[in-house]
Amino acid sequence: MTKPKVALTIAGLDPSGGAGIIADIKTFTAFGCFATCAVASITFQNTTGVFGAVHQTAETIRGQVKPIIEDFEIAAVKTGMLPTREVIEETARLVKENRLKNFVVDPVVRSTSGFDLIDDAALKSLIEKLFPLSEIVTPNLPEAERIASLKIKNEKDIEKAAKIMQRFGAKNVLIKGGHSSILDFGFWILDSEKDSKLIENKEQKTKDEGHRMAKDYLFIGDELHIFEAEFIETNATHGTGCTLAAAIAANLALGKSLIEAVETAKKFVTEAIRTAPNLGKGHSPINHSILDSRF
Ligand code: PXL
Repeated sequence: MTKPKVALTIAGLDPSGGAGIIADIKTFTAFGCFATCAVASITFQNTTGVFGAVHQTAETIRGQVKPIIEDFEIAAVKTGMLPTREVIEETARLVKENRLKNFVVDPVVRSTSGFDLIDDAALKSLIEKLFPLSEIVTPNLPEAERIASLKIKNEKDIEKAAKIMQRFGAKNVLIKGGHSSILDFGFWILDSEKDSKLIENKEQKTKDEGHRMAKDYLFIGDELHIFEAEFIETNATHGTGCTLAAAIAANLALGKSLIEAVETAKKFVTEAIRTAPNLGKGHSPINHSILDSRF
C-alpha cells in the first residue's frame, strides 16, 4: 500500500459530529488522506444550536500540533473555528516556522444556528496573520461581508469583497454563494448584472425551483472561475462550510490544482447534502461517506 497523504485540521470540536473537526476528519478520510487534528475549542452543541464553548490556549495548540508535524510530513493544513487571538497567532507561528503548505483557511465566524464562534479581535488577527500564509480562504457570504465590511448585493460586490481580501494578503479567495441566510441570492445572480431587473423578477423566480443554483466564486489572482451546482432545498446544511474547505485541503494534499480541488470539493458537498442522513431536530449533518462504496 502506498503511503497516504497526511492532512491536518486545526478547528473546533463539534461533538455532535456534523461540523468542525469531526466533519474534517471524515472528509479527509473519504478522499483517502490520513487525518490528523488539533482541537482549538470544545463546543457544546447539536443540530439545533451551539450552547457554549471552552477554548484552547497557545500552549495546548502547540502541544497538539508539534508532535504531529515532527513525526509526519504534512501535505495540507485546514483551519476552521479558531476562537481567540492567542490561538490564531500560535497557529500562524506554527504554519510559518514549519513552512506548512497547502494551507486552507476557512474563516469561521458564526454557526449556522447564529452563535458567534469568534470575537472581533480574533477576526482581525485571523485576517492579518493567517490570510497572508494561506493558499486559499473560503468565506461564505455573511463571512465575506463581515471581513470586507461590505454589504453584498450582487456579483460586483462579490468581486469587490474578494479584492479587499486579496489586499489583506489572501492569494486566492473562494466566496461561497449558496449560504442559506441569503436564500434568494442564488436567484438574483443568475440572470444578469442589472439589479433592478433582478429584483423585479425575484418573486416570480422564487416560485420557480428549477432556476435555483448554488454559485461559488473562485478568484485566483485576477482570474474568476464560477462553479455552479444545483441548489438543494433542505435544512441539512450543518457543517457544509467545514466539509468544503476540508475537501479542498484533501485534494490539494493529493496534488490537484486549486481549480480541480475546488471543483471536486463542490461536487462532494453537493452529493453529501443530497444524501444527508436527516439526523436530529435542527440542521441535519451531511453525508461524508459518499466516496467509500466498497463495503
Ligand atoms: O460551520 C461552522 C462551524 C465550524 N466549526 C465548529 C462549528 C461550526 C458551526 O457550528 O461548531 C466547531
